[in-house]
Parts: sequence; C-alpha cells; structure tokens
Amino acid sequence: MNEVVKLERHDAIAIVTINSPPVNALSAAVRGGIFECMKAAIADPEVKAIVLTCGGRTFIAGADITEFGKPPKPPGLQEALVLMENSPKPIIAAIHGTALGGGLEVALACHYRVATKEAKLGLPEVKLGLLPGAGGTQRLPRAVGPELAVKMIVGGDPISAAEALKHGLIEEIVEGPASGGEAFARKVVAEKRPLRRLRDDDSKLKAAKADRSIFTNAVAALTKKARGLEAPFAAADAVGAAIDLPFDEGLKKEREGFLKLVSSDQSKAQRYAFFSEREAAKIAGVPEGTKARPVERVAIIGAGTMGGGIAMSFANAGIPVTLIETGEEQLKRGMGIMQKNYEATAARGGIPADAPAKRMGLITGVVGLENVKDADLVIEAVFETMAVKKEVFTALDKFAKKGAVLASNTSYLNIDEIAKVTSRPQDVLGMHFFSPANVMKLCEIVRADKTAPDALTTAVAIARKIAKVPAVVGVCDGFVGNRMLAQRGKQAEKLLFEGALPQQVDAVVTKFGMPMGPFAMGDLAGLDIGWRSRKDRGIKSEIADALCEAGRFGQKTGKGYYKYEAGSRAALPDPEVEKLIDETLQRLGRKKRVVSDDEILERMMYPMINEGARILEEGIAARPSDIDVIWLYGYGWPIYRGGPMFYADQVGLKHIADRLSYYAKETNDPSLEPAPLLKRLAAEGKTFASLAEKAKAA
Ligand code: TC6
Repeated sequence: MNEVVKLERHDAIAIVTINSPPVNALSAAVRGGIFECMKAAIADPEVKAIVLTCGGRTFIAGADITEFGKPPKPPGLQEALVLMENSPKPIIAAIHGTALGGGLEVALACHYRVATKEAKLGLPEVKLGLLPGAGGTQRLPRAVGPELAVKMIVGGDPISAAEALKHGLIEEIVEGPASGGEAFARKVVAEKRPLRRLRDDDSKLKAAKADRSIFTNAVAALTKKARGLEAPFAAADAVGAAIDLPFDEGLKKEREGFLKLVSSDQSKAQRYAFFSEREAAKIAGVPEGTKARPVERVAIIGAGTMGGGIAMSFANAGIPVTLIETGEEQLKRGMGIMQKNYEATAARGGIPADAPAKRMGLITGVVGLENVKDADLVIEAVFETMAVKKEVFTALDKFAKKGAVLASNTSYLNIDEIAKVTSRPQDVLGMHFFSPANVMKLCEIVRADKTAPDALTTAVAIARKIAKVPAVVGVCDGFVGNRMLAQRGKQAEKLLFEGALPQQVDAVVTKFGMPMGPFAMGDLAGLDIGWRSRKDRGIKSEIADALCEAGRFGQKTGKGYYKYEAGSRAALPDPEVEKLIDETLQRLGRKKRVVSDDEILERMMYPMINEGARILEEGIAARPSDIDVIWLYGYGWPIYRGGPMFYADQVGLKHIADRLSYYAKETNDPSLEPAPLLKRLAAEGKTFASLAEKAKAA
C-alpha cells in the first residue's frame, strides 16, 4: 500500500499488484509494499485468497541489484516471506515475463504459482556471483527435486513455463497473469484446497536423501566449467544443505553463504559486468529518442567462416538472410558448412531436431551483389584488404536500397576510407563480429566520421536482437579489442627473447582466468598469417619467423609454439621449440634470465590497460566499462575479474603506472611509458571508474 504496491479486492479475492518499472525489482519500497498489502489482506475477514501479480512487462525480476554493496535498507524480504508462507489464506503468485532470483523466491513462498505461456522462471544469482539468498536453495529443491534445482541454481539458466508445469513448479498455465491468477484463486477457494507450504514438504528430497549421488553427479556436471568461480560451488553447498538439514537450518546456511558472496570481489565484478553490458547499449552522443531503422531482411556478403557465422546468428533469431557469394562453388561450400554446423548442434541436443531445417530455410544463398536490393542491413564479410572492401562498397552503393545500413565486418580497416567510396557515408559503419561469429557474443560497432545517429542505433538494436553484446567504438587500427591485444602480443614475444618459454607465459595467462594464452592462441589462428604480413611489410620477428621457416604454422600443421598429436587440440610443450628459441637467442647474442611469473602477469596485463587508457583519451571508447565489455564478451576475460579497466582499478592505477615506467626503463621500451591519462589518474589517486561517474554527472 504505497506508490508501487497496491491492494484491491474483487469480493473474496485480494489482488496485490506491484508496479515498479522497468522490471519490478525488489527495492525497499516494493518489499515494504508487499509486506503491508499482505498483512492487510490476511487481516481482512472478507478475503479468502490472495493473488500476487505485477504490472508492466514482467513479474519481479529479482532483488534490486543496485542496492547490493550499500548499507541494507529495511524492511528485509525475509519478514514478508515468513508472513506469506505462514498465511492461513492461500496466496497465489501469478507470473508473466521473467520471475527471476528474489522474484522466484517470493513466488516460492506463496502456496501456489501459475504462469503465462511465455513466462520464464529462474534463479540466475550465480551469474552475479551470488546464491539465492531468500530461501530459493531450500524451497526450489522441495518444489522440483534436487536434480533440476541444482541445474537451475548452479547453472543459472531459467526454465520455460511448460517445463515448470512438468516439474510441479507451477500449477497451471494461464492466459493473463492477473485474470488467470484470480480464476485459479477462486478454484482453490471453491475446492477448499489445502495450503501447500514448500517448507513442510520433503517428499521430493527423499530419493537424494537415500542416494546422495543423484545430487553430487548433477553438481559435478555443472561445475565442470566453473573454473575460478566461487558462487557455483557455494550455491551447490546450499542446495546440499536442503537435502541434509532441516528447513530452518538450511536457510541459515544459505544466508551465511549469501552474505559471504555479496561482499566478495567476484560478485562485485560480476554485478559491474551486468550493468556495463547494459550501459554499452546506450550510445554516447546520440540524441535521446533516436529511432532505429526497421530491419526485416539482412544481406551478408561472403559465405566464408565469418559470413556463415554471422548468417547463422541472424537465422537463429528468426531474421531472413540473403547470403551472397561470387560463385556457385563457394556458395555451396558455405551453405554446406552451416548445415553441418547446425546438424552437429542438434545431434548434441543444443537445438531442437527440426531447428536445422527451419534455420537453413531462413538463409537464401545467391550469387551476385545485385541481390542486396531488398536488404535493410548489409554486412560485408569478404577478404580483409582495403582494395576488395572498396570494390564491394562501390557495388553496394549502386545496388542497395535507399536507407539501408551498410556495415563492414573488418577487424581493423579504416571505415572512413571505406565510406568515402559511397555516395551515402551516413549509412556506413563497422560491425565487427568475433570468430566463431555464431557463438561469440561481442559485436564492436564502429562509428565512422559521417555515420548517422540512427544508423548507429540500428546496428546496436539489431546486434541486441540477435543476442550479441554491442559496444560502440571509434575508427583506429584494430579498434578497441585487437588494438589492446596487439600490446599483449608484443610483450609476449619480447618475453621469449628474455628467457621465458611459451608454456610459461601461457600458463600465467590461463591461471589468471583467460581461456588461452597468447602462444596457444597464435597456434590456433595460424602463425603463417602474421609471417606473410610481416614479409609484406618488411618486418622481422626472429623466433616467430624461424618457427614458420621450419614449417611450424600452428595447429593446422600439428606444430607451432607447441606440438599437437593427430586429431588433438591439446598444446604440448615441445623441446624442439625450446632449442629453436635458444639457438635464436645465441645467434642474436641475447642473454637469458629467469623471468618470474609475477613479471609475466604484469607485462601481459599492464600494457593492455595502458593502451586502454590511450583509447579512452582518444575517445575511441566512450567509457572504461565499454572496454571491459569488449574483453568480457570478445576475448573470454574472466567475468569474476570484471574486465581489464575494472581490474586495473582493483590493482590500483599508481601501482600500474609505476610498474610500466619500471619496465619501460628495464626493457628499454618507450612504448611501455604510462599513457598521460593513466599518469594523471594515478597522480590524483583516482580510478578509471571515476571517469564514468564524472561523465554521468555531466
Ligand atoms: C537476487 O534476486 C538476489 C536475491 C537475494 C535475496 C534478496 N535490479 O536487461 P534489460 C534494469 S539477484 C536492478 O535491459 P531486458 C537494467 O539495468 C538478482 N535493475 O531488459 C536496465 O536498466 P537501464 C536476480 C535491474 O528486457 C533495465 O532494468 N535477478 C534489474 O533485456 C532493463 O533491463 C537477475 O539477475 C535488477 N534486478 O531483460 C535478473 N534487472 O534501462 C537480472 C534489470 O537503466 N535482469 N534491471 O539500463 C535480467 O536478467 C534482465 O534485466 C531481464 C530483462 C531478463 C529481467
């Protein structure tokens, strides 16, 4: 009974409605409102049952994440949940949209739940480095059994209303939440159904109590990929407590686990990543209310690895694609690879059995650039040279319809130069996808000099629609991600000349939490590409060149910085490489020294952060958090470390600036001198985050 939670009565049925946009999160006002309305409804002698529902686009989407890390505001949620569960009158949660986290926990404290067909229900707290802290780990296993509960709590993905119905999490699927909830409440009253308090119902725990392997096997499967993360393990322990302990003791255990996680560095980083991702979709400098152009059909030029992956991303989102090649042969090959890719995913159970046919049905392969004529968005993914790109954009200018957005998937070329060959530079921008494009979530949206605000808005909106994470960047060599990566690559190579080995450098980087080190990554991408480009530019890189001269191109030749056994991608250290490095150093008269792991870590991370500072100073990225989003979703930066700029703030900018100055001197490398912005922030005792706060205040 306040601004955001209202109580009405339809004769014997009380309706409690939350209206707190955008997602009805459990702010202090919502918690207080739920408590007061429930208290009043329970006390009203006319009321026989209570429906809890939400206005707007969704049921409660969880705790208000912005409140975490601040002093707790009363009232707590627990008081409301105890009041509701103990209510002598049946309470029905009527769900639509997404009942997530604390939202589902509120629903679990109700006696019954109904949901609309498209609703999703989940406990995604682990994705924020947390565990469900309002009884979810104790009530959900009692509602659906520990196996599915572990899957939902440790995995964090929501389930559909149909699945929820199958497993007894909801009683019915209804048309509208409020009307369906009310009709269901009337039925409960008429049938005099007994109250179902999950707290008191251990029936679904029996099997796991008798044989704990049901639970431990499910946990083992889910935590396999949780390397470095704390929350999935703590969440699994809390579910274990539901099996082993009485309800109230389990709740206590859950609370302890939640309080520990909510103040952890990992959860802070993961919450930061959540908001950074959403912030990145807001384009700096574009007038508010700028509308995206409608995109009904997309054309993609080039059916190679990138073009195919991009086409699949659109088809996965149900958007029709015209895939264009220069010849039938290339087209057939590209279509065949996509088909196989989909079939393999379906065989693994990743998509339904009928999905390959449906999705391939959305991709029309054709020959000839004139076929772009119906597309609202054209994405060029052809060979990465300026001459070829210019040729394609000249043709696009001729054939594309008026107002179509023309995007290049280049990973480093100058979009201004590409735009100049067209008569419509306002429609030209970059959409840099990452390989494999149907899997990787990042899309760098490159804003050129003349790109129109609504073209930019269109690219960001469509990227989100196909489940990518867009981040807007400016034109420069390599944009944000690859430009920073180049600094790391340079140091990695230098470390070999000083006495480190590829496996030592890679081990430090993977121990930090990255999926791969720079040398294993080089082997995967192919060392011959860089070798050829160095030759073209007349540049030498003694160790990398010697490897290529020995035919070691990486995984594709079974050896590179590592050796690979036939059919395996496991990188095995190779004494031959050590010998080759030793010989090269001797030939060049270089002395080897022992390089510590600490030095490797600093020289892998700090030069990238330094480049990030330059990128911010030049306005290539608008916010430090945009850089972090790029690293999280394009390069596998560990989410629990928030991203390079967030990590830098944790380490302290003064320390980083001092160490860079030290390495600049020690290794005689002026490129390591701290960037002016980094120097200034370090001297002022500030963080990169302070820049974002300043920008917001302005
Ligand atoms: C929990 O519940 C713990 C409980 C412990 C016991 C108490 N809080 O994603 P969108 C904002 S942990 C505050 O763009 P969508 C979001 O920042 C929580 N704000 O929309 C954005 O603001 P902006 C467990 C929130 O339709 C706006 O809402 N719950 C929250 O693509 C729109 O968001 C979760 O982890 C929040 N909880 O997706 C769910 N949620 O416009 C997290 C959203 O100023 N949320 N905002 O940028 C989501 O997964 C999605 O937001 C969604 C809606 C699926 C609800």
